Amino acid sequence: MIDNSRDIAEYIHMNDGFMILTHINPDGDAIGSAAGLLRILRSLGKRSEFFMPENFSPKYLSLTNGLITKGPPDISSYPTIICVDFSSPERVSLPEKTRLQDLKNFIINIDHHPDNQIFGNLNLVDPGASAAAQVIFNLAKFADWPISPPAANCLLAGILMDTGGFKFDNTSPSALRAAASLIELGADYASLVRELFFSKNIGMARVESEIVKDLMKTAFDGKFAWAVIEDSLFTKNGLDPRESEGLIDVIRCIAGTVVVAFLYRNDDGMRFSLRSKDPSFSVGKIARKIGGGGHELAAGGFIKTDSINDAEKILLNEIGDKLNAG
Ligand SMILES: [Mn+2]
Repeated sequence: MIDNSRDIAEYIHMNDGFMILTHINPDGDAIGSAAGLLRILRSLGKRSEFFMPENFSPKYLSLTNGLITKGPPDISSYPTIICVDFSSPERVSLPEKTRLQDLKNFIINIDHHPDNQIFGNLNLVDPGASAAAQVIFNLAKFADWPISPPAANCLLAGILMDTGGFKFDNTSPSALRAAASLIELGADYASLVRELFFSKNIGMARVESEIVKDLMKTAFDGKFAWAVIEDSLFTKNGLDPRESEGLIDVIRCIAGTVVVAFLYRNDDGMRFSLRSKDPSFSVGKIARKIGGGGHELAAGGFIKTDSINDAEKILLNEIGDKLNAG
């Protein structure tokens, strides 16, 4: 853990003008932690913005209502950039051709990924935290910053989504304590759970059944299951392909699977998601080897091939080796 909490709290206290950025293809933790931090900074009277150029799942709209700046960011008017929930500068969600590495702003890096490159001028990286939202909650508590009910709601949403509603292995006593505190601060747990987990679009239910029925393949006695997911699967069911967060759980939850993968083919190339149910089987290691990164049990990235066959072969090789070795 890299913990510059004291310096970050003091720096934010002494300075003004903060632009918050998160990662491409933003998930619930990216949006919840960034929007939560924005609400906290604004309640401290700090001039701040959460810039995010991408579309995201409508289930997060109630958290971010009007909070996100989509237009071209006025980066030079913010002396400081705060990065949340991503491990390397290349992952940042900025308009094309704007590179975080080229900017002169002071950078604060707040994250929970174990492979974080510690790219900030100040860094707070806690791989033991379930979510970036939990890291921000801890920082706010340390710095004695007020957390309003809407801010608590955003942070709890981040923790809920990164722990899969407290079902994944990163559900720790500290994650549950942070969640309990956020509920005491006014987060509406029941409404969040309803919006995030019990409001499945009927099109999504069809996508899920189609994956299990037609697209899923297995190998190694069913210990490895995967599916190739094309954008058309979403569009023909009236969905945006960005709605894929958590979708991989539809095969992860099948008994007997140890490692599961999705291969997404679209115009950007071949993206992959990997999940492991066995703490001794690190998909993070595999992801880092084949062009991605992430946590030990949840990882992803881009495979450097346009061919589904090649991508499948790469995965089968890497995973088969490890399954056989274990
Ligand atoms: Mn996260």
